[in-house]
Amino acid sequence: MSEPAALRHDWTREEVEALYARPLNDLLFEAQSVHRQHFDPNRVQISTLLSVKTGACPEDCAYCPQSVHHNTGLERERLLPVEEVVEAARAAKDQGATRFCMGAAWRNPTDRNLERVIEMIQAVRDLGMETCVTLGMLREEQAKRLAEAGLDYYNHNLDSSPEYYERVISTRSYADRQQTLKNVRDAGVNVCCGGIVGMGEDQNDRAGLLVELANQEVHPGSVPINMLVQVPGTPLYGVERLDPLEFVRTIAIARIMMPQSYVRLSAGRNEMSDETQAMCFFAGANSIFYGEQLLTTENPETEHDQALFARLGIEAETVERERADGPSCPAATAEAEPAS
Ligand code: SAM
Ligand code: DTB
Ligand code: SF4
Repeated sequence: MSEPAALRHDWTREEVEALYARPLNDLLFEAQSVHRQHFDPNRVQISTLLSVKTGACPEDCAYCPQSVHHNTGLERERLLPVEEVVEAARAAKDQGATRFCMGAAWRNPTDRNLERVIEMIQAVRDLGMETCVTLGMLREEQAKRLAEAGLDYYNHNLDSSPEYYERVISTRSYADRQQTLKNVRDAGVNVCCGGIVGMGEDQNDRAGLLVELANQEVHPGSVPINMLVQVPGTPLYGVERLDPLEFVRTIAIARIMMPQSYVRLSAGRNEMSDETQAMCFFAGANSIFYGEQLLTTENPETEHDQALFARLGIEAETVERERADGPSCPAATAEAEPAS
């Protein structure tokens, strides 16, 4: 695939550490300048999440309240009926969300469960919303099946640097994750791939995560940057909290490294001040999860987010603009083919 010279896939950790070391004003100025070359700086894409299958996950991700290995008191729920999912998607659309993301606490979907999720995808598409699912590891033919069904995005995160990842998850390897991402990409579904910070990793790990994200064959269409939501009962509960300005730096560097991707200010907004979020938007974040719940934890109230957008003069991206132009600026071309 030919691509503009500005898109790089050969970042080194040293270069990224040098970005982290820059004075904050210089870093933010560069990130905002890059952002303006590719996007309308006052538009943010909004996605709403729904957990369609909750809890009792066999994986041991140390951050996750849904793992069967941790005692978080979460009540498990079976796969939701399609009607319930459509109702939630319609409500999200009425609130202004353009993308509906469905998450399942699985290591991987069975073929039977995949067909049930496909019914959900088709019903949500019929509402005129973009669809995203996150179901764990996918085989090649499962990714193709999702592509045929018209899925827009598949979310699968790398979570951290390869070394720190080993300390956080033992039941699934980094290579497994890269393989799922390849299967999704090869099937022609847009990739949504990011990670979590604030898990006790150091700056070199954050740089390592960003290098792995940007050096993929194609930059992910969406890059969710999550701040760890600390849930009692998970092994990472009580870990030292990350300086919010370090979070802002991470967003700015993601923007510089992946100039045409939607960088999503993801989990952790409920514990963030409005001012920190405003700095994240200035640093180049142009997508959020919107709606009062993430998967199992809280997100800010919709009224609060609406008021914040109004205070900042930010408008929500519409699905028509996204589909027509890729990134908000018509001059820009998305690296990943926008899904039809
Ligand atoms: N089970 C599937 C998987 O892991 O691929 C999909 C759902 S899983 C909950 C999706 C992502 O949510 C994880 O990869 C992780 O990045 C993020 N996540 C989970 N728990 C989190 C937490 N406590 N704080 C921040 N992000 C979290
Ligand atoms: C992503 O990167 N963050 C979202 C979404 N992809 C699926 C999930 C955040 C989950 C936060 C913890 C919870 O609510 O269970
Ligand atoms: Fe399971 Fe996903 Fe949670 Fe890991 S992050 S325990 S795979 S639901």
